[in-house]
Amino acid sequence: SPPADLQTITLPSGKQIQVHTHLFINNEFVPGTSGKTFETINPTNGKPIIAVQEATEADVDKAVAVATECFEKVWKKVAAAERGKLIFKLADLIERDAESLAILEALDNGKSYKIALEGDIVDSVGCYRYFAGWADKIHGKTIETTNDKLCYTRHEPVGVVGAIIPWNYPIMMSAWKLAPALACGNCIVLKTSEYTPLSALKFAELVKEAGFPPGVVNILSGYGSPTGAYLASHPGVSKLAFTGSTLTGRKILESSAKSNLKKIQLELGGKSANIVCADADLDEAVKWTTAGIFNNHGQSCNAGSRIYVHESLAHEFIERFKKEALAIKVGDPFHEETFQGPQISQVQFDKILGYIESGKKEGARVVTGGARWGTVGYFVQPTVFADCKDEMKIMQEEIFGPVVSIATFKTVEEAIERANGTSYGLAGGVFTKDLSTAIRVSNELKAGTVWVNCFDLFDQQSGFGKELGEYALHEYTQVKSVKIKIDP
Ligand code: TXE
Repeated sequence: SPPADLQTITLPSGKQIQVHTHLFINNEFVPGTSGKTFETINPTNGKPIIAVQEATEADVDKAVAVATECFEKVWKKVAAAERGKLIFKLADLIERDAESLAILEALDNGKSYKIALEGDIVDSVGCYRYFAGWADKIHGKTIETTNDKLCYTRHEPVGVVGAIIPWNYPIMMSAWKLAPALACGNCIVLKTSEYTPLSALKFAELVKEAGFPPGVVNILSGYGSPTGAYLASHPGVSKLAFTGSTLTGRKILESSAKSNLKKIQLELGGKSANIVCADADLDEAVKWTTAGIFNNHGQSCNAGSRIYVHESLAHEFIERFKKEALAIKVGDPFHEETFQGPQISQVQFDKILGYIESGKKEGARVVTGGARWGTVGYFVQPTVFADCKDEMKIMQEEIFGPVVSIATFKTVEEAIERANGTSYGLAGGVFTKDLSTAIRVSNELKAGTVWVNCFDLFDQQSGFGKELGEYALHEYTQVKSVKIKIDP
């Protein structure tokens, strides 16, 4: 028989906590059908934390079936205001258990416990509350036609939503997808990343406690292939929301085309550029651009990994940037002062070090860093490259680590053109005191989000791209138009 769902693990501090290790289907923790398990690894030391049950195709079928039945028989009939109340309750419970969730994030992902507690979890709570408020404010329109017709639209839930998330912000990425999906009245099958299954299983416990009907939220631990791929091609899933690599995004689009043409939402990679103009406030520019790359160890889709700085300030900017990079506290995620923990995995660690080597080979100047940090775990030194040329790999490809590439420019037009010169278009930033320059650059940058004199700053109201804010509601609803002929 499979090991029990709840297992006790000992933290580096000696403190013990309990973790769920089973799949969450129909509000129950159940073992996987195949009997397979996989180990989740502590990136601080490369050692296994615990084995969790692995979902395979049969479990996806099971989860989609209960979600479908729940949607048709129960969830569809729950009043919108009631849905909102449940989501508010869920937010309260996440807030109550913030410490346990942050511990699991730090353990499984390697991010700083303090940042997880004060950042990831707080923002996730905010996201649930924001969308809880929307639940009973989603409505269609009445459309004027002629006197003998009544025409109106309904914004209906799509049904069963599949969500596939990465490992860089496990709780927050699930919040960004689940909160709007639930507010719009959908049922969900979420597949977490094989690198970070633990916090979502704790979250699952809270879903049940909040009182969601069984089947509304289902959470599966498993690999991209077969589990994620099978979910993406499942005919019972009406929409799939994905965050991850561009390569996987392509596969997901393809499986939609080959299966039921489900609606697909993709948040993929980035190579976001910050443009620091000659008139920028240097203190502010350094503050935001360093945070822009080094937050979350560079593992953010919108990381400001390229910087174009005006040649007149380049020397001073790079000196100050170096000072900031050197001051970053790298180390144990549970240490109060740690800002940067390890990268998520051996694969990512090797990939980042490979990019660092390529930067050196292609002639970029290492200002600071440029190697692994310590001798154990997947730590990388905060690394700053200067004298970068646009064609270098470190200027073109997503590194997804604490590595920034700095280049200089002469005119703002040139900076815009070069900033737009990669295949990515996720985010960007501009630093200037001139309002017209700020607006011009924001308009011209090919990016979903542009920050002016700041970076990576977002709140639930204004949203980030299409994933948050009111725009997200369109992603999780479908518009039905109803036309009624009125008898004279
Ligand atoms: O991503 P994957 P990986 C980028 C970043 C990183 C690179 C690789 O550059 O270095 O991608 O990371 C699931 N069908 N980003 O390998 O594989 C997988 O199980 C369906 C940017 O971790 O795309 C996981 O749940 N699902 C990014 C999720 O996809 C599949 C965040 C992401 O994993 C699948 C992460 C398949 N065929 C990485 N294959 C961001 N935008 O924030 C994998 N998965």
